[in-house]
Amino acid sequence: MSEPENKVTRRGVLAGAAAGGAALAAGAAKAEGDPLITEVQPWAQGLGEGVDATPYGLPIEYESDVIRRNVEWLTADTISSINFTPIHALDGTITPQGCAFERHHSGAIELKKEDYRLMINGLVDRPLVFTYADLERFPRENHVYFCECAANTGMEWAGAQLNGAQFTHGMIHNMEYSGVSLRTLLNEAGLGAAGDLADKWVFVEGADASSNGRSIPMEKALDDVLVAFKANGEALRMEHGYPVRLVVPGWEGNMWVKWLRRIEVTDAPVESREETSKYTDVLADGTARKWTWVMDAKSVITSPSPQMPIPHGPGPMVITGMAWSGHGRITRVDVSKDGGKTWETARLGTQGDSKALTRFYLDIEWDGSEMFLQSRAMDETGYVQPTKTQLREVRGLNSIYHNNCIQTWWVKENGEAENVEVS
Ligand SMILES: Nc1nc2c(c(=O)[nH]1)N[C@H]1C(S)=C(S)[C@@H](COP(=O)(O)O)O[C@H]1N2
Ligand SMILES: [Mo]
Repeated sequence: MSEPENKVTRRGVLAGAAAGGAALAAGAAKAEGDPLITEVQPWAQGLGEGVDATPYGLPIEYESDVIRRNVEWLTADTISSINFTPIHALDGTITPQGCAFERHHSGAIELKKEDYRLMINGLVDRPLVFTYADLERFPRENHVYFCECAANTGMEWAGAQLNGAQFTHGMIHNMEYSGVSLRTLLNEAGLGAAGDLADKWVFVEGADASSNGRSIPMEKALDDVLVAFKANGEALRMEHGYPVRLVVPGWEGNMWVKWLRRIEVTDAPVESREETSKYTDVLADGTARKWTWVMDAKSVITSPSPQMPIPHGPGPMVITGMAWSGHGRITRVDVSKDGGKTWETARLGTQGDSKALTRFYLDIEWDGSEMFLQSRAMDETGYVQPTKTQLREVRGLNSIYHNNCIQTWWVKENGEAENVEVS
């Protein structure tokens, strides 16, 4: 095991606090001498805010650290950049839009519904242009899906680098989308002109300056792709593609075109920037893996983690995290406390939907000793999340994208955690 230098100086302080707390059962505070129990508190002595105070609510100020964050040195500016979902502080599976990671190539644009147009052209019987109001008249569907940028965990290929689940794994969000299936719209335009659909593609692009064009094989386009206008029940936020984005379940986030403006049926992939020089994986011999659309099964422990140290001493505690697979449902998640030597099967908090986040928990009696925490996801295809070593063996060290390896947190006796690698 490679153990980085322990820079922590709070060990003694926390250990002292832990000793005091250990005598209590979890959740059993004492009433005696606790003014919060024995005295009427200010919030019970007056009136609260009226219902007109907050027409649209934000989280209470005490949660102000649960926010998207970026890593300044990662990109040259904030326009073509990325920020990260505070996954360490969330629970359940749904990501609120207000803290869901953003990835823009030319900034988030403001596009009114009235100015919105979606064109379908190319090898179709009737090229069409839809307004936003037109889209609302087609039969609608609701589905929960994760969206993961292919670059998620990309900084970790060469070694443990970023100290926090938010930064190592936060290029992901999971929302309930409402919209129209792409199949419905393609059929409206008519695919007769396309002939044999087996070798056809759609090229999708956005209304922003980058356009972020991507080619999608027709088989996927007719399967589960959604033209979505609502997320978690409300309109898409500007930064997620208002008023309309593409949802490409299980496939890399780059294909989820925001501010969707055109869908062209083609007889070949376009080979755009985003699918050639970017979002491909250069292997050890210099050749590149291409068309790596599906995001393989992956998981991460969100708490404890570097931003979520254990705040108490030995005794009952909850280990939790999330798992997902672009191939379907998560069927099992195992957790190791000893860097992968032994494993316990975690409890799934939700029986995960296909291509959506699954929450897992392992409820343990912590003995106060250090742990090398890992989680390992399995999906319905039988695929098992690989170790970093296994992934490097097949993919080499040139890659940025598609790193779905097992993550290790070194949890120390004082409860603090650090991003490390075990071998
Ligand atoms: N039009 C457009 N669509 C886009 C992008 C973009 O820059 N412009 N970025 C892509 C990338 S790389 C990702 S990972 C996802 C991120 O979606 P989000 O910003 O809603 O998290 O959007 C994709 N769709
Ligand atoms: Mo991305």
